[in-house]
Amino acid sequence: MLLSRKAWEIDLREARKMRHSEVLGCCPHDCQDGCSWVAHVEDGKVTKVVGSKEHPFTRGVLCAKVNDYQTRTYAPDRLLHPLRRTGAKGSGEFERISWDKAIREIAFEFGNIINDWGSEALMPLHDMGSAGALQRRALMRLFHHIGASRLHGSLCGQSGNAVAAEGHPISFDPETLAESECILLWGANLLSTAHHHWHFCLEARKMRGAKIISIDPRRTRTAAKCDEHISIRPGTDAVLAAGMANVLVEEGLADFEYARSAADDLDACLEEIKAWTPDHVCEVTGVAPDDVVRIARIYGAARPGTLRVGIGPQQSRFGDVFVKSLSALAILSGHWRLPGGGLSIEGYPTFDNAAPECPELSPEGTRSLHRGQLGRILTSSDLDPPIKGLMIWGHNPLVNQIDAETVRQGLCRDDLFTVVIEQFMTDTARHADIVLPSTTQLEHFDVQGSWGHCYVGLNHPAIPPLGESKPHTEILRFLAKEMGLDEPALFADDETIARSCLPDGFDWATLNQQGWLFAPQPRRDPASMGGSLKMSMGLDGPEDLNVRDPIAIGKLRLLTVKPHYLLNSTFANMPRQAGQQGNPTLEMHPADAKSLGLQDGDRVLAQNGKGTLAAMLRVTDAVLTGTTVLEGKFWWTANEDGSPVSNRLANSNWTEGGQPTFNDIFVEVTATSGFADI
Ligand SMILES: Nc1nc2c(c(=O)[nH]1)N[C@H]1C(S)=C(S)[C@@H](COP(=O)(O)OP(=O)(O)OC[C@H]3O[C@@H](n4cnc5c(=O)[nH]c(N)nc54)[C@H](O)[C@@H]3O)O[C@H]1N2
Ligand SMILES: Nc1nc2c(c(=O)[nH]1)N[C@H]1C(S)=C(S)[C@@H](COP(=O)(O)OP(=O)(O)OC[C@H]3O[C@@H](n4cnc5c(=O)[nH]c(N)nc54)[C@H](O)[C@@H]3O)O[C@H]1N2
Ligand code: SF4
Ligand SMILES: [Mo]
Repeated sequence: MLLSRKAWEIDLREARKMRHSEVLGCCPHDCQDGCSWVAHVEDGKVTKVVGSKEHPFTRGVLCAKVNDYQTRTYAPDRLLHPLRRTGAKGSGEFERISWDKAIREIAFEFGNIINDWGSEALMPLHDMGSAGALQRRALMRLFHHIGASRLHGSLCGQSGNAVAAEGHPISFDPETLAESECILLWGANLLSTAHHHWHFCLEARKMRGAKIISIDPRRTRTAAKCDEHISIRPGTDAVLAAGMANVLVEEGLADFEYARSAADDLDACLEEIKAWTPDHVCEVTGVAPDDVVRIARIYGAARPGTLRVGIGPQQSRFGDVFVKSLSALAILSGHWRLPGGGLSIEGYPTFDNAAPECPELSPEGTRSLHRGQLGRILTSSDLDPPIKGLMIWGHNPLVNQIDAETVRQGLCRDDLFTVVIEQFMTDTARHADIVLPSTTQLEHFDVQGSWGHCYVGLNHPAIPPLGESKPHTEILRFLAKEMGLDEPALFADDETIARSCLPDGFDWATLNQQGWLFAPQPRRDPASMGGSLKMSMGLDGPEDLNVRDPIAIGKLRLLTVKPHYLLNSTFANMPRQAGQQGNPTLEMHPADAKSLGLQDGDRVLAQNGKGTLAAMLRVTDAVLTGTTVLEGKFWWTANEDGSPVSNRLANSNWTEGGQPTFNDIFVEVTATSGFADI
């Protein structure tokens, strides 16, 4: 039968509609913006992923890393089948095996390790490769149930966590940033690392005439858009905070009443800051005395003022001191009294991150290992029992853990059985005995609570898993069955696990249908702690501070900042993102380049006693003298001497609070023509 033109058009539209669907989901990556997205599916294939227009944070856009997420799912180098190692660890030689064989082998090896060494000889290890509650946490319930070593600590923001554990609030609803009259972006490069937060800074500028000031050793993309950029010597921030506090006190801008209601030891803190006159602050930090006074006045007079603080500056041995000093400054200023004022490092919805792990399954007294000390743990001669079995997911420790060479030695141990669950053959996966292929966010169900705003996000699968890849909850159930376990929690379905994160009465129906839901935590301010806080700036004395100047020891401090187009080492294998990020590049101030006889465009080696890093040189006055900056984390290359993995040059060190000190790397930089391809 022939259709009229109109009827034919309607028919085609209907047919297209059938082939086209839009699936609500969210970005799984380790990023404070926690975006919601819509996946467009045509004929069973995802053609694009776009930011949700309605989500108040996402506001219709993703970012330069993720706005073509489907290319990650369909990447030709995706791992799509289980693999078993056939060559030496790290050689990258594997054979394809079936899931049945892979799971049987893992169950067998884990069983033997438990018999021979005890359950604690097994170590699960995960990070935030996927922030989804199911992908990130659910497998832990199996390890807890069998009594494997537990995990604590973090590679990221651990100084903030440690200070928060002492009762200092470090978060509030970041949308209220729009109510601030002065935002100090303190070591936070929002336009690269959390660009959806920048919108609320602009709102504050528009509505409240807010001044936005970046305090950073580097003139970042963000600093260039701020009202001012204050360049500071890395690690010396506590001294600037003390100097600003001193100005607040001297000029009547301190809020003593508020500070006394929050902290027991205000007087000791006031004593501590006395020595920090603007001139003295300048000697240590490099910030001009006039600037110290001026920004203190702007911050002190604002109603309120906000310290929006990043993670980068926490990653040195002064990380804990850094957070402590900023908490003290925020309390002394009284800005916590008003919405949008105070100290903001993170932001959370009401969401129980631990629930999917079922920590209650872990036998009492089970030992706990620091997840950021993998090298030390795997190479220790006195860990009892030693780690004999390791399962890693959502983490690329060979690039991201401190002292990566020690991590490599640990992963190469012949008596270690390692399973890596991955989407790609990362450096870490190359060292596995068994590699299991993981689904991407377009292929599984998940739920997540942001660490940078107050929304919960839900992710529906847009397509079935590619190849033989599996979501982690399926791996959990499969392995539990093969190990002969009968604990019901190990066989819970995905929705039950997801719902366990949410408080009673949570509006699941709306979350399901909208893809996200606002679920703010009540605002907590320091005064609500009842005067019990210790408000120390954490300054020990000038002897210690003198060591902070790297020029004094004839080397440059290597700062490893977050790349604009990569997410840590994720996307480093994706041609589009890697191409835009470019070759590993060291930035250096013209004065340092001149004194080292180096020129823009040179091939250089950064070296210390531990290792060598190869890069191109960019000479720019955007970075402070005495520092050299590597933007990005790259995979190891075949040429190990030229590997651009900065953590090979980092000593095994952690702050007292447990933060790995990634930015305490000191290097000599020389020109070379001796490496072929970086
Ligand atoms: N594009 C992109 N976005 C990301 C990530 C990524 O890799 N790429 N990673 C995500 C993760 S895991 C995290 S933790 C966040 C981190 O987000 P940020 O903390 O914003 O990122 P960083 O680049 O680590 O550090 C921010 C700034 O701190 C500065 N800095 C370093 N040391 C000091 C210091 O001693 N004092 C001061 N004042 N400044 C200092 C650096 O120059 C840098 O510009 O970003 C997340 N978002
Ligand atoms: N020198 C230096 N070291 C650092 C930092 C620094 O700034 N400088 N930053 C530190 C910080 S802040 C952080 S947070 C850590 C980050 O360290 P990592 O968490 O190791 O970060 P990524 O490099 O993003 O690696 C995540 C891995 O998870 C995988 N992945 C993603 N989604 C999934 C999934 O659904 N399933 C599975 N199985 N795998 C998945 C990705 O493919 C990727 O290989 O690094 C820390 N290390
Ligand atoms: S990485 Fe961050 S900014 Fe980019 S899409 Fe994901 S949540 Fe949004
Ligand atoms: Mo991080």
